[in-house]
Amino acid sequence: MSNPEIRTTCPYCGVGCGVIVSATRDGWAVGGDPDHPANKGRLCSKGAALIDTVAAEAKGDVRLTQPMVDGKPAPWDSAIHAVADRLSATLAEHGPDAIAFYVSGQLLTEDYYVANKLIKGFIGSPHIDTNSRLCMASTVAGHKRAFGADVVPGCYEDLELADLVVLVGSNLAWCHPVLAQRLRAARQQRGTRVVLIDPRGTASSDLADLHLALKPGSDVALFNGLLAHLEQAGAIDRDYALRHVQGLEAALEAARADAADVAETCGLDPDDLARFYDWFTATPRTVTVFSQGVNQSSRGTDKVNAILNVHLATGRVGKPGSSPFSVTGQPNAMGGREVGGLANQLAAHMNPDDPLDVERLRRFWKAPALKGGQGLKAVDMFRAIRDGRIKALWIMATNPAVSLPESDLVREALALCPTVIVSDIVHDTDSLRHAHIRLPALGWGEKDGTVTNSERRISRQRTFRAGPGAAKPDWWIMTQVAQAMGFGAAFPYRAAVEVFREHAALSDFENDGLRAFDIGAMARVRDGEYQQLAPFQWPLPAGAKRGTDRLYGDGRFSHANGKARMVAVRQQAPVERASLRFPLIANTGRYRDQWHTMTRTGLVARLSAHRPEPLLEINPLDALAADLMEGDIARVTSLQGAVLMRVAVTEAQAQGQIFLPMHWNDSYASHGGIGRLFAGHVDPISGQPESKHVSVRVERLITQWQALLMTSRALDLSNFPYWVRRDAGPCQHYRLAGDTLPVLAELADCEQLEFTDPARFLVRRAWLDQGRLVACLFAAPDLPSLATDWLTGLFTQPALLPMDRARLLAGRPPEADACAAKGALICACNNVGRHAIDAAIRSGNACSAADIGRLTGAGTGCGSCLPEIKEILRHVAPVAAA
Ligand SMILES: Nc1nc2c(c(=O)[nH]1)N[C@H]1C(S)=C(S)[C@@H](COP(=O)(O)OP(=O)(O)OC[C@H]3O[C@@H](n4cnc5c(=O)[nH]c(N)nc54)[C@H](O)[C@@H]3O)O[C@H]1N2
Ligand SMILES: Nc1nc2c(c(=O)[nH]1)N[C@H]1C(S)=C(S)[C@@H](COP(=O)(O)OP(=O)(O)OC[C@H]3O[C@@H](n4cnc5c(=O)[nH]c(N)nc54)[C@H](O)[C@@H]3O)O[C@H]1N2
Ligand code: SF4
Ligand SMILES: [Mo]
Repeated sequence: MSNPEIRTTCPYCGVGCGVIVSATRDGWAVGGDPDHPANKGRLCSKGAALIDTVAAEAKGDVRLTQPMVDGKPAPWDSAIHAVADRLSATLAEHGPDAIAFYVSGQLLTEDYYVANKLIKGFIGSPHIDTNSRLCMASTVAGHKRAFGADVVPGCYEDLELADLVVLVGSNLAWCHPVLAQRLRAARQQRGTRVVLIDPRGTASSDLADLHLALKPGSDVALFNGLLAHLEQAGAIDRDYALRHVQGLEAALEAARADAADVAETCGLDPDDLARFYDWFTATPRTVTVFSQGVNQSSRGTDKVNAILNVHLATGRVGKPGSSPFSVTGQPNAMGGREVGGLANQLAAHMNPDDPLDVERLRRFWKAPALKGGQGLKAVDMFRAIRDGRIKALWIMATNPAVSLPESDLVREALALCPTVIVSDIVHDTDSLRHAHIRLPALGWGEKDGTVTNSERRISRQRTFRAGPGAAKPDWWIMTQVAQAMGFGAAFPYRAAVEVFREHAALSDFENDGLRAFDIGAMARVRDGEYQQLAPFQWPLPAGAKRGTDRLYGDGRFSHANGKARMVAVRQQAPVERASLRFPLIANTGRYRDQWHTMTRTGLVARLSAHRPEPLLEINPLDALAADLMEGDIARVTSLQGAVLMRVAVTEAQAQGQIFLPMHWNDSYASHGGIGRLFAGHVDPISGQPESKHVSVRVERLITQWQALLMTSRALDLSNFPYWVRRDAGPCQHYRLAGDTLPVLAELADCEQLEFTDPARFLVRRAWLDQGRLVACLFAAPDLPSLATDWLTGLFTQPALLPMDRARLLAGRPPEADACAAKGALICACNNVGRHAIDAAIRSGNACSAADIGRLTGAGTGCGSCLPEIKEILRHVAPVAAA
């Protein structure tokens, strides 16, 4: 590569951090881009490990490198024709409505634009939806109701200018770690107050002055109570409301009706509630950050509007340090909203239900097939596939078999659908297993285009390495298919920049201030300028020199009359309730170092070390009632299905609620995919599923054994009752539970070492191939505690050293090495384990997180492990010198 340093954007969360990739002697190195306004040089553990992800992807058979048609490798031109022929045949036989695309906030804007244009404009089907339906749809709907357009009014700097930051249903410390770092720094500097509104304690509790552990799903009551309190306290900005807001009185009336018993509805201490209400009332510079605890709800849109209402009533919208702020999840969730990737959007913020917009877009695209009206939203789309109404589906950059609710139905739909096309970067996902045609896409660092982050900032993702095999950019694949279907004149693209120019021109087309999304200044961007493009915030209309950091600060909104709307909303409970059969409520979400369905982060040993196994987090009293102990395996059952997870007992969970991670899938666990637990309850306005609330029961899985199996060979454990796999680099780690030990036929040719202790029900075995360690198994009634890092290291020895061989079945190294065993990984940036931190505290030299940072390095990288370090400090005491 000629250019030694490439500026690009992180492909994980919606913070959209700028990354600098530089070539090193043995590969690449990444660092935060100090000039990127989103992160100013910072990165989190996932961003910092990007090169590990790239390296892990480059291993053996991880990537999809070749198009596959009906199970056989095919050159691109025949794969493209297979796709085009099958789509054209479906179109001819069943009409456009039998075709659907299901796409993703992880596509680049250019990819997304082409997908939307092809299906809506030329195939003529309205059925394109995206995984943003599971993510941002309620915010989109709430923004449109309140503001008249899907606009995030604020920007990241507001977190630093605010005096009060309210985090609602957001685990910022783990999910938007660089924003959490910025907030933490601001808090240290100027004493920003932080309130966390989340039913459970999280890593973000550490940032908060006040944690309101509200009852799940009671956010509307909480914010209605706040609105009524603002009225009573005389804190409504009547002047602002008169000039800029409609619907104040109706919203107040609804709020008053909920306010009477708000503490009861939310299950909160009235004093805590009063404290929050007083702080909010007294603090003009307030930013309310909200995320999936708000959106993923059957009342998600109302929750969003309840939040926007209190900001509109106080005139706190789009002003420095004073705004509501929806933080987006995926790297390009926002870009997808700009190109109209959702079934109820048209491109460039146009409205499918407005005949003028439909006609306008039809003219711009020269697309006679473009129909108006809305397509099917994700949950309904997969139901329509299952019912045979949709007969051809193209999935891009998402894994619906894992991430959608009612995932058994989704899998059935995929199995029944006559044509399933999947474009992905990896060769195996739960969704790809159902594909008739698999198309290899270029991934991060290989492809080229733009993404938009949570603060409307458009940044470039740039290429710094060649893709594997025949992989191609998503926009290219669709362009070829469009040409093969006979739509070539409208799809002449040869490079991403050509798509970008058209997208920018469309945003400007007959706009005249009608649509907030306008990047007309980019409509004629030259190839070289696009290459050099610096991050900018939209809107950037034709003629504008710089982007716009805040919107609506002047009180002029996007509704036709220029006024914002407060929406009268009332508290309503989530669809499912605790019952005798299903007494607990299961909540779900993310882990610090995993990304979604783990197709990329699951490959990186460093990232899977933090939480090697999915945990069922449960309050001690609920655990007692269900006869569960720490480390047990439990079955979680809902009306829809069941999963198995390891029990972690914690006070962070309120009684009556459990927490499950969303990440594990059928490639990593026997029963880890929590989509199976969920019914497809959706918000009536946004269609977003209620992914944070399902009633369940839990019970212990009684087995004779638990075991850790490490292996460098592929083994078939599919019949084992419980297994979870972790990719640990040189070998795979399986955590197992069952009544009989696995029979490992694949290892029959190996030398076997064995140690058993029948009195303690211990069985330990190792398998060697010409002296090289191939597998080892440690089984006992409970999961044994072992020096797993040391054992993993043994897999890299060409032949085991005699001293290691002697220690192997002991599961830990000789004494001298013992202290080197790290324990659970705490700091992923600097690779510091629990033992080093414990040792620092015990030595008496570390009394604070800062001391631990100085002594061990832990917590001095991205800082997202600081909450855990503080937790350890609370529990480990220094040992007095003898
Ligand atoms: N490490 C990591 N970071 C990520 C991702 C990832 O996979 N891994 N994914 C990215 C994506 S796409 C997204 S959308 C974001 C999501 O970012 P977040 O929304 O911050 O993450 P979640 O963990 O899904 O959910 C946030 C919190 O909502 C709470 N919650 C549940 N029910 C309620 C409720 O009724 N009311 C309230 N107030 N809170 C509730 C949960 O307890 C949880 O702590 O993260 C992004 N960042
Ligand atoms: N219960 C529950 N369910 C949830 C959630 C929850 O909190 N709880 N969260 C929801 C949310 S917010 C989200 S965003 C979804 C996420 O769910 P998904 O979108 O299903 O998750 P990912 O694992 O990110 O899937 C992305 C896929 O795209 C592939 N990929 C990566 N880059 C590219 C590329 O450039 N091109 C192509 N063609 N493919 C690529 C990856 O290998 C992977 O297979 O899950 C949702 N589901
Ligand atoms: S916060 Fe982390 S995951 Fe999100 S964009 Fe920045 S480096 Fe990437
Ligand atoms: Mo998301």
